[in-house]
Amino acid sequence: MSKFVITTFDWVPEIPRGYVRDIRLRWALEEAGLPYDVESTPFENRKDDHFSRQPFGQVPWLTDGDVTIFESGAILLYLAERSNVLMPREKRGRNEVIEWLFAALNSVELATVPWSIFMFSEDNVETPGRKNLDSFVASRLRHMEQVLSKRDWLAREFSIADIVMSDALRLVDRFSGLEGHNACREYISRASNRPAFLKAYKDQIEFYEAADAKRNA
Ligand SMILES: N[C@@H](CCC(=O)N[C@@H](CS)C(=O)NCC(=O)O)C(=O)O
Repeated sequence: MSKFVITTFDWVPEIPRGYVRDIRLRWALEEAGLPYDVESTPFENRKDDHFSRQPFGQVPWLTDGDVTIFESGAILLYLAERSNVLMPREKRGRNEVIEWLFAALNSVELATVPWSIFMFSEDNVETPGRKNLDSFVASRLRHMEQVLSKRDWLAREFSIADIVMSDALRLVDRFSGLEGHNACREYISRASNRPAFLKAYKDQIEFYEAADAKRNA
């Protein structure tokens, strides 16, 4: 079996460190105990080669021999097919994971990513559109709070759906958007105290510290 390769940016500013989406891949591979390397692509001056692998000029993408795959959700599904610990094999468990994976990407992040862009930009102007976005996020969080107050993980056991959902909620929490949502916060705490997450997080932070050192040398 060839070694998986994660490609991420060679450098990013301080703000997204610990949240760059290669963390989802690192985390899944650590959970699965699958060996991998991390390579980098320029953050500045993105070239055609980058766009040929990730058409939006983003990261991450995964290489597995002659296969390259982009979109963190698609990559996690790809990895889950190659491990027994990221998604159950039986039909019902598998379906539960897939529906929650899409819910994280398409029902929760659909609201929380635009909201976090406002928060990153420190734009708090109360336009009608912003008020709509805030109530969209609040509604999604209210429903997640109800779900997570009744279970530890989205499907029966920890899975790739939890990697994406907890990562999406972690970003909201970073901007204090989870006040009053104790079940969501406890869920993030459960997920982010897993040894695989702690390793992935530490490795990403160190990767960018090394990039700073190289830049400043
Ligand atoms: N839907 C993509 C989003 C990837 C994404 O947002 N990547 C960020 C890094 S965390 C990025 O490349 N940002 C730079 C840009 O958008 O130009 C995925 O989940 O893989």
